This record gives sequence, C-alpha cells and structure tokens, in this order.
Amino acid sequence: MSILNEISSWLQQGRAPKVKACVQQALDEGIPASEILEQGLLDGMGIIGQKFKNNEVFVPEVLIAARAMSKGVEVLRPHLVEDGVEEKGTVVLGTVKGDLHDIGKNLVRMMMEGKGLKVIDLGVDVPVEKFLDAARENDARIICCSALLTTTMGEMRSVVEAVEASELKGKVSIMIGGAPVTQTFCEQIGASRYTADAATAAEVALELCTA
Ligand code: B1M
Repeated sequence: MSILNEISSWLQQGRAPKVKACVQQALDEGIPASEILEQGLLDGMGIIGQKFKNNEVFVPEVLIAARAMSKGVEVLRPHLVEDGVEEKGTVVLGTVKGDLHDIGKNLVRMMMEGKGLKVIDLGVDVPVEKFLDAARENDARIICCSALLTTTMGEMRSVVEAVEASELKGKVSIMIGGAPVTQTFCEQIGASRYTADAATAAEVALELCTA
C-alpha cells in the first residue's frame, strides 16, 4: 500500500498517531504537501463523509476520524503554506446566540475543512453582529449558522436581515442547518441554502465558493 493510501486508511480508522507519523514519513520521502493533503487526508475524510451520509458510520467514528485529520493537518500546515496551496474559499461558521450545541457544528466544520475550505469557527452562542464582523474581517463567501433549539432558530432570521441591511448583501451567502431547521424555514427567512447534514453542507459550501 502506498504511503498516501496508508494515510487515508489510518484516517478512516481514526488512528491519529498513525496518521501523524505517516504524514511525516510522506514529507520525509519528498511528497509535496498538497499531494499528501489531497490524496491522503482529504481522500480519507471524503470516504468517511460519504459513509456518514449513507449511515454506514456514525457520529463517534466521524469525530474520531476528524480528530485524526486535524492531527495530520497540524503536521502539514507549515508545508502547505510554503507550497502555496490555495484555499478554496473562506466560510464563517457558528452556533447561533443562546444555543450551546456544537457537536453538529463541529462536524460541519470538519467536513468543510475536508473539502479544502478555510473555516472561521466562531464557536457557540454567537450574536448576529459577530457573524457579520467575522465575514467582513475574513472576506468570507458564506456565513453558516447552526441551531439545535426551536427557541434559537429565529436568530437565523436576524442574521439574514442583518446581512440584507448591510454592504454584505449580494456578496455573502447564508447557509443554515441543525435538527429543527427545514427547507420551508429556509425559504421563509430568505436564507441562501438549507442542508440537512454536514457532508451535504460541505458539498454545497464548496459549490458556492467555487461558483
Ligand atoms: Co440539548 N436539546 N439541550 N443538549 N440536545 C436537544 C437539541 C433536544 C432536541 C433534546 C430533546 O428534548 N429531545 C432539545 C431541543 C428541543 C427543541 O428545541 N425542540 C434540547 C434541549 C431542550 C436542551 C436544553 C434546553 C436542555 C435544558 O437545559 N433544559 C439545553 C439548552 C442549552 C443551550 O443550548 N442553551 C440543552 C443542552 C444540551 C447539552 C449541553 C447537554 C448537550 C450539548 C452538548 C454539545 O453540543 N456540546 C445536548 C445534547 C447533546 C442534545 C441532543 C441529545 C443531541 C444533539 C447532538 O449533538 N446531536 C439533542 C437531542 C437530539 O438531537 N436527538 C438535544 C448529534 C449531532 C451530530 O446532530 O447537531 O443535529 P445535529 O447536527 C446534524 C445536523 O443537524 C446537521 O449536521 C449534523 C449531522 O450531519 N447540522 C447542520 C447541524 N448544524 C448544521 C449547519 C449547517 C448544515 C447542517 O449549515 C450551516
């Protein structure tokens, strides 16, 4: 098995120390960082993302794989900057104000990072203005809001209204998701896109960033 296949395979198994060691070995062998990212780490995360979408693996496996991916990226990051790998776009992500649920949001982040997007993760309990400020500061293409409570999903409407009333109108898309959120709600509040799961959110975000 090639070292890149090994990285992908260890990542799918969530074996962070093995992923780190193999990424270092691949660098030592002179493989470009971009190739290690694309054909090793992103390949593995892509397979996990697809399996998650098809209910073949579940949240714990995804979280463990994602942690292994983060460890691999840590080793790679300085080399990626050196190699001048272009990020595919910047996304601001957070759980809306009043809401502390972050497991789904973290999955969305990991899937998006797995697609080569730069994610500015604002964490949980994020007020409307913080989403907008972060989008301005980072020249983001998308604001992504997660909400798990029926009592907090209304915050998404406030984000849409604030963007519409600002200079970001027409420049920034707004993606929404979380267990109580629906396509109907998305249409009601005028958000750009609703996606039901993290893997689809990452696919749509990449589509919007590269359109
Ligand atoms: Co909370 N909680 N919780 N909770 N909690 C729910 C959401 C609830 C449905 C449980 C229930 O009553 N059956 C209920 C909400 C009811 C409602 O509003 N209709 C509830 C409640 C009431 C509460 C509290 C109010 C309880 C209390 O204190 N009385 C409180 C609120 C705190 C607050 O936020 N202010 C509370 C607290 C907590 C914990 C802290 C204990 C913990 C959160 C820990 C954490 O996140 N670090 C917790 C948990 C774990 C849950 C349940 C059990 C699991 C949520 C979860 O992580 N699911 C949940 C019950 C349930 O959902 N079955 C529940 C796994 C996760 C992977 O799924 O987040 O849906 P999810 O993400 C999915 C998709 O939704 C999507 O991608 C993910 C998968 O691919 N997705 C997006 C998510 N964000 C997206 C964004 C996108 C696109 C897709 O684009 C931007």
